[in-house]
Amino acid sequence: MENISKNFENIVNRLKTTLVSCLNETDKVFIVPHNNMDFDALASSIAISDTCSFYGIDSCIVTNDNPSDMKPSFRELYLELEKKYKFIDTDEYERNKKDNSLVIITDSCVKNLIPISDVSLKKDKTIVIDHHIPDTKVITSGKLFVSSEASSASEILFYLMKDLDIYITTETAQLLLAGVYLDTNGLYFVNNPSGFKTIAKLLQYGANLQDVQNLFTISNFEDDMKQKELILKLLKCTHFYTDSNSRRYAICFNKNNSDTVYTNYQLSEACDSLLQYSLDAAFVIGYVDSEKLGEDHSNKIAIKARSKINENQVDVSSIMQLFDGGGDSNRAASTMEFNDIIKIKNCLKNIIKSTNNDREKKEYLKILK
Ligand SMILES: [Mn+2]
Repeated sequence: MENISKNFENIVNRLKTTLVSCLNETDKVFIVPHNNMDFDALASSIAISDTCSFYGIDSCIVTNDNPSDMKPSFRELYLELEKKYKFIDTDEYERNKKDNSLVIITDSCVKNLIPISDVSLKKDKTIVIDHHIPDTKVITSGKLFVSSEASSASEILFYLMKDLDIYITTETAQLLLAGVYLDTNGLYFVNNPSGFKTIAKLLQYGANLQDVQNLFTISNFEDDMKQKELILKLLKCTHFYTDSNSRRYAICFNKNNSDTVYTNYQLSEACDSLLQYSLDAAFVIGYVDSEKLGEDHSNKIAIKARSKINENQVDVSSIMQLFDGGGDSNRAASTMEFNDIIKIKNCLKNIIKSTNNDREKKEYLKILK
């Protein structure tokens, strides 16, 4: 692995040894991407599934994600992959798991963002592959392979497969490139030669950058206009705040129609677009319900958080952890069972204003209990 850092290489090597020996001791692998799968979670899951097939081991991907809640181009790809790969929900996982089953979690290393809840019970049968920095909710497994130097879980999987001499199909190379593309914000955050070398290698394996970019183009004009209008109405409710370090924050929730139910995608889009303005961090809060969109919501509130990468960066992951969420320092989220969006907004506002005072922060959080 001539082009990646020593640390990253060590992790891939250790993962390789552990994975091969674990695969020798099992006849069934459950692959678990994080909730609300994205291209990286999906691509790395498919690559793990290919790896299992190479060793003749049966595998399936465990997710409770509902295709109707997915972004159209992602849904199309997912439905296509469903024909070739086995996807099951957590109920089926519960029915089918055995003592010697192996669980491989990908693109997340924390308990609260994955659909299964029994990971701590089977520490030695759980492998975790991720590129996010672990927090307090990290999964307790001795088989934790986390490299924050990797751009994505897809990049880790690419080197793993390459090193194991596993044939990488054009389709899988394409998916892995989509994973890298998403997690580097359209290659925008690729800032070192090794990142570009990974992309070059994926292209050599048959991936096509234009096709990947096409995955991110929008197919349905009317639907997109509707989404944009909804998002614009939400964005117009944004308020700005400044903390004691003169960092500027935006907090946004629909104060005119606070009961409006959004998809996770709409809230994330709104939050991403706020980062275009001159501010350091943005938070978007809204009710979410994947099943009955627009109807009576089940008191579930999501917060999406983003921050700009600069020397005075706001660590939005640590803020989301206070709300039982998590993520990266510049991209994080939380979902809570709660029915008072204004309370959450006030609590968040107070927390960001009390930058360095942990005791004060805990005090503010009490209103949510
Ligand atoms: Mn990822």
